[in-house]
Amino acid sequence: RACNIESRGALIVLEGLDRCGKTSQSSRLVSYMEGLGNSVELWRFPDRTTNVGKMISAYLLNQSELDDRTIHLLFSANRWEKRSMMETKLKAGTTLIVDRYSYSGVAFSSAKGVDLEWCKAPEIGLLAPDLVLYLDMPPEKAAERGGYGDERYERLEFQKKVAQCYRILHDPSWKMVDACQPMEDVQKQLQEIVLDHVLACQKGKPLSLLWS
Ligand code: FDM
Repeated sequence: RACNIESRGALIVLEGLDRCGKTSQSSRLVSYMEGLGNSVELWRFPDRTTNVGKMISAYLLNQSELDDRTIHLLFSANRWEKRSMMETKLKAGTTLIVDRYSYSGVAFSSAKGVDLEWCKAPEIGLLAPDLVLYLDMPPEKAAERGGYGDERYERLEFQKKVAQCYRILHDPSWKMVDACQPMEDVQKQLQEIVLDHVLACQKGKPLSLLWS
């Protein structure tokens, strides 16, 4: 029997401020990849469907109050409870397009004043993304876009702090895409970058762990 190394899927994360277009771009990317015949799924964090996710959702909707570190650990737990499924899918060859991940976790909590290294610690050992796409948009511009909803973090002053924290977290492996461009242009750039990375993973790039 031929000893083929199975090609794995890519773990691709979209990050950015609220209203920067992550969610629509994520689902467009999934359609695009599907159209090319790839096995691909759209994931998002927080995953509000689990028990932990329901606690997070209540907090975001201002229906409950939680200490800053407590909610931070719940967001992290929400990733840990999905970790093994994530690894299984990737190893089975499915690419995951993920709307927010550990970087949102660290950026939003450290924007409240929680120590950055403390915020990173519970993320250690989660799967590291093969690619982080940062949809770059000034907070003022994001705020203009159809306005914020009623959720806890949807305020300009807070989003400015989050933007600063993302800037501290960002490393050269992130791909920064100017999210102020027309939606189609953003989409095209994302498509090109994603294809390269999916190919690299199919060719046997190993999975790695946070925080690296
Ligand atoms: N958020 C998201 C966090 O504070 N920590 C996290 O770990 C994650 C994944 O939750 F304001 C924040 C970011 C955002 C809110 O996100 C809900 P969506 O994308 O609007 O559902």
